[in-house]
Amino acid sequence: ELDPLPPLTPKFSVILDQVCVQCYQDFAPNTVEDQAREYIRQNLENFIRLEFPGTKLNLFGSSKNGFGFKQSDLDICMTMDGLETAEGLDCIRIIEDLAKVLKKQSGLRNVLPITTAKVPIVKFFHVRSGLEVDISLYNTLALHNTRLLSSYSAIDPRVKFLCYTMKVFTKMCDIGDASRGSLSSYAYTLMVLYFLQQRNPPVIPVLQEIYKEPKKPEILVDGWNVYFFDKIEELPDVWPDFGKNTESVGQLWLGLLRFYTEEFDFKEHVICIRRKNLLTTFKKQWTSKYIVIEDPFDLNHNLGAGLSRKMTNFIMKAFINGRRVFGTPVKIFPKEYPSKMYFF
Ligand code: 3AT
Ligand code: MG
Repeated sequence: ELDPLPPLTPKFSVILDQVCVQCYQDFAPNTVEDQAREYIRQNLENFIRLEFPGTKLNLFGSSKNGFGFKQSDLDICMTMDGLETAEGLDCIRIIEDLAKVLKKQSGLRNVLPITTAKVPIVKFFHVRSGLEVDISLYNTLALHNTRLLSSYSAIDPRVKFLCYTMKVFTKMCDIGDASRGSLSSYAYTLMVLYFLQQRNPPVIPVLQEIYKEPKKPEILVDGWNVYFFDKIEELPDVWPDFGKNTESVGQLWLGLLRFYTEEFDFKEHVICIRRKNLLTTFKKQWTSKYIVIEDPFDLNHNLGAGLSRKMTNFIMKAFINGRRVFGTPVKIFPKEYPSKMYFF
């Protein structure tokens, strides 16, 4: 029932390239802003250690995965020296105590422990930077999925451009806030990576399926294998498709919108970046949801599990609308940059 799209003209293809690159340039933090995040982490760690010696704070999420926005929240994972896992810890109690300590710090506002969520956190506002901070405990898998995303972002500049464009698009369409019932940035990034793996020829490999040993190495964290090939500079030697895809980033962006509106069979298949072969919703027994996204490490975790029917429709409509807007060549006059840059 989708309207057919007219052919992509060379001129419009260049405009799409510019839109994608612009999303990255406008929203990515600069070096100073990146350093500020590290500086805040260090200061918080020093302050918390006064009360809880041996505490370590690690940045994860978009501060470290290569897809951060200037205004992205600061995701921090807290661990204790000499303690490998949170097993036996009273996490709720620790989060509550941590909140009490942080309330004494004058540079922080709205310190709030959230202990009812799946992952208990302390949330607060860091006044000087204007950033929102979340501290969680032993969120170890998240540290590994952050590293995985960061490795993918280092393979090809088009990965970065597309993931930023996707994030801008989902924020603008109001479909990118998991706390309000839609999908997280993380979920949309997995959708972009899956598309780039399934493209013919692929833009990126499946890092979890590349290894030099006779068997895939096993590195278990919380019972899941977090191994992936992380020597990105060696990819030309181990990945036969390296460098084969030469599409422009704009072509890929439209390709992605078309993929998720015209080609990908949501009923049949799972968005799954850990293997190249298609995975069926039937095999996972995840047939009650329309958008199914498997976490690359925690294979029991479907990132689309929390979507209502209504939200699912809203998201699919945003993609259908995006396909039409970005797939219909229009003339844009140079003086209309950059306000027309995003087509909104
Ligand atoms: P933003 O720039 O903050 O929007 P982000 O990648 O930091 O992008 P979040 O702050 O929502 O995204 O999440 C922080 C990290 O927590 C990202 C990922 O490592 C982990 N994470 C987020 N949502 C999920 C999820 N549903 N399942 C597993 N891990 C998740
Ligand atoms: Mg974040």
